[in-house]
Order: sequence, then structure tokens, then C-alpha cells
Amino acid sequence: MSDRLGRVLVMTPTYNERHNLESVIGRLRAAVPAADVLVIDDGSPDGTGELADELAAGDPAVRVLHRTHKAGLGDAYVAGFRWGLAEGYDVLVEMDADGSHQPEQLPALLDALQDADLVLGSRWVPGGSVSDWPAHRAALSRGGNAYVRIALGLGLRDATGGFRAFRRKILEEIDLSEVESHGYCFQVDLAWRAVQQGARVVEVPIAFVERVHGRSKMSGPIVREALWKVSVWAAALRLRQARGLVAKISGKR
Ligand SMILES: Nc1nc2c(ncn2[C@@H]2O[C@H](COP(=O)(O)OP(=O)(O)OP(=O)(O)O)[C@@H](O)[C@H]2O)c(=O)[nH]1
Ligand SMILES: [Mg+2]
Repeated sequence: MSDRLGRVLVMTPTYNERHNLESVIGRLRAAVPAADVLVIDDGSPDGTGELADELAAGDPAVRVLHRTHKAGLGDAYVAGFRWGLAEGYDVLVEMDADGSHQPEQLPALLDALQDADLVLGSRWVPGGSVSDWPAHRAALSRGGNAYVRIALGLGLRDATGGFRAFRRKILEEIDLSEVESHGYCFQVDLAWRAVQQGARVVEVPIAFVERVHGRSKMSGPIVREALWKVSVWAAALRLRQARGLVAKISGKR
């Protein structure tokens, strides 16, 4: 499968994931042995970075990018994309290190990438699921996705999820230096930019599992960032559409 797609890099950002990392990487190496792995650690105080170095020392397919301080998921992924593109990978995959994204489901995402530029692991398409989430988390995710769909006219059920596979060409077409979102909004930001570049986007159902170890880094500021930015993008979109309409009408006169 990966043969036809070229070289695959799975990027996994970490902040305090010491109790999850080894198991997730072991499962990933078993599920997709041809893929390389890049751990992007933001100086985790719990020693995740050191553990990642130990895993890398025992397996040449595992590499580690150390960053000095916690700068957010978006920053970590942008650093990972730059690294992966410079190293010549053909496919770049995003996957959380907390066990919520099951490595055993990655082959389905890569299969779908045969006919797509971007594949989203989706909790909210038929066959997708979330286990052990309190009702308010599910409502937040569904509500956030509904808002994104309506505000941006984005025909995606799960634009906030972070288990996805990109072909390198779509990342090359996106100006990564313009991507400044940090939390969940980063995922919407990238999907939105990819769609605007004309990417073929496909959603594949995934079973999302709540983390067992460690704490979520989701926070109020992350939700507020997403709400604010999506609203600003939506306003800009409507303005562009209105201007286009006015230009069309005046052109007909
Ligand atoms: N390098 C880096 N990784 C981060 C940062 N924030 C979160 N992560 C990692 O990104 C992944 C997702 O973070 P989570 O804390 O699980 O947050 P989430 O998955 O968005 O939220 P939940 O749905 O509640 O689990 C995990 O692997 C985290 O360790 C960060 O600032 N830097
Ligand atoms: Mg998580």
C-alpha cells in the first residue's frame, strides 16, 4: 500500500505523553511497518522527549524533533511538515500520541489516499465513533463541526479531527508560514486551505478512543481561538462572494 504512495512519515506531537508514547509507537510500527515516525516534543517536563530518544536509538525508523517549550499543536505540526518535506517524504500523516487515534486504522486512511490528496479520519461520518467521551465533549465537537460547515460552507463532517494523511503536493501548495492557528483551529485552518487549493478531500470513518493516561491539553482559549478565527474567515469569505456578485451584476449592465 505504502509502496504505491511512496515514503510515508507519521508525525506525532507530544507534550507529557510518557505513559502513552511507547505503546502508540509500537502499535504503529506493527500496523504500518513501512512508515517512518517523527515525534515532535515540546520539552515535556515528564521526560517524553528522553523516552522518544531511547525509542529512536533502538529503531532507525523513529526520529525525534526537540523543541524548547510548549508552543501549541499547530506550531509543532508546522515544524514537522517542514522537516518531512525537506526529507523528501511523499505522504505526511498527523496522529495524536495519546492513543485516541488507533494506529491499526491508518492502513484504511492510506488506502483512501490512493484517490485523494487529503484523507481525514472522521468521527462523525457513518461508521465513525467516539468512545468514553462525556456528553459535553461530544456536543462541543459536533457543534464546532456544524459551525465550521455552515460558516465556511465546508462539506466536511469532521474538520477538527487530527488523524489525517496528506500528499506532499498539497502541503507544498499551502503557505505554511501563513498558518498561525494553535489548537483545534489548526486542523480547520489546514483543511480549509487545502480545499481552497482544490484538494480532493475524503473522509474515512475512525473509532476515536478517549485517552487512558495523562491529561488533555484542550482548553477554553483553544476553543475561543477556533470560534473567533472561523468567524473571521467566514466573514472574509462572504465579503469575497458579495464582491464577486456585484462585479458580475455590474459586468452584465
Ligand atoms: N509538541 C506538542 N504537542 C502537543 C501540544 N499540545 C498538545 N500536544 C499533543 O497533541 C496531541 C493531542 O493533544 P490532546 O491533549 O490529546 O488534546 P486533544 O486530543 O486535542 O484533546 P482531547 O480530545 O481532549 O484528547 C497529543 O499527542 C498531545 O501530547 C503542544 O503544545 N506541543
Ligand atoms: Mg487527545
